[in-house]
Amino acid sequence: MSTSSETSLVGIVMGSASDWDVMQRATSTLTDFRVAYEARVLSAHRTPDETAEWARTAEQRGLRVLIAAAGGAAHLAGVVAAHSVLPVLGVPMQAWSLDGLDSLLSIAQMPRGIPVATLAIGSAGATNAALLAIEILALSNPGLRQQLTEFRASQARDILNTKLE
Ligand code: RP5
Repeated sequence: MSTSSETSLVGIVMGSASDWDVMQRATSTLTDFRVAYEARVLSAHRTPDETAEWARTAEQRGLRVLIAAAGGAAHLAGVVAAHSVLPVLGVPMQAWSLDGLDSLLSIAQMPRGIPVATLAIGSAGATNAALLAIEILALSNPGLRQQLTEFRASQARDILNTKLE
């Protein structure tokens, strides 16, 4: 799936369709910032060849940042990072046990030389992965940088205007 016919700049991959509910936080954030993305389900373990192919061809498809979400023995982000020099942001999913700590450690504990930037477990991580991808793109896109500045200001206003009953 993709937001529009524009060239996608962010590639999102997740280990299972069961991750999609959470990862829609990432796609809705990218949509809010009008950043085109592609999103797919691919598994480091269940579809290893297709995962490697997706990562190897990401840059030539025009992608600039990759987001990988998985749960359990969450090797997807690491495998994607092994096959691409694009920045890879990993989102740990809360899967069937250990409240997502298994996923967090699987994504964060990469060996020296192949980095994955690891976000928080679950929906906060999904939103922040998209925001971090936008921040990376904003390094060379003043319009996006302006949108980020406005987003931060609006977020601060919402908190400061909160009325408690
Ligand atoms: C991981 O295992 C997926 O990323 C998902 O978080 C978890 C459970 O997958 P399903 O059994 O629901 O397909 O590979």
